[in-house]
Amino acid sequence: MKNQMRCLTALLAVCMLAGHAWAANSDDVALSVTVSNSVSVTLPTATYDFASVALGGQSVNTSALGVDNDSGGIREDYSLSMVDSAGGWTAVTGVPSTDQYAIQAVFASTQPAHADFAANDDLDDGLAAAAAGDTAFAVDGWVAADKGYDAKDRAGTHERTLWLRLRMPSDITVSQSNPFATVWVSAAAG
Ligand SMILES: [Ca+2]
Ligand SMILES: [Ca+2]
Repeated sequence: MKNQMRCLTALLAVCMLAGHAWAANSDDVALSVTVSNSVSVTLPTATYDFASVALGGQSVNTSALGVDNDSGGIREDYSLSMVDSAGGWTAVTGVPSTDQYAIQAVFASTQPAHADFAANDDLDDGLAAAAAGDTAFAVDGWVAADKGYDAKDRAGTHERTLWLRLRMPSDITVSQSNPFATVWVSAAAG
């Protein structure tokens, strides 16, 4: 009888130790979720032709280059980079010389004037993608909501507009085949 009591007591102790479900009058569940959206940016215009521009001259795209956050809801920050096409003219920053050209870029809702572009808007061949900010790839003092960061996806809308300024060679010894350069817009969650 004594042994039976000992067994019963031991069994009761085990039940109480293991008795999370047996003894508690509440319990919890931890929740997790993964966003199914991905960061995504699309340029609805695949090419842009500056058409005829004189040597030593300059041009800013006359039709808007839309930048579409098509992530479905992730806010995005944009970076820009450029690749110069092989052969022909060479990309530079500053005033282009013989067989050289320069490209500058800003995000803005309306077309900027040439004077609105600055050195912090320069693109050059082979550089790592550089982030857009309040002055980088932007016109100082213009509306922050137009600049190349914190772009909220709005369905059916191009959230940002990109303007590219081309500065032509001062003079040329070689012809340039087209496309002469490719500009890349990269997005990151921001
Ligand atoms: Ca959109
Ligand atoms: Ca700038």
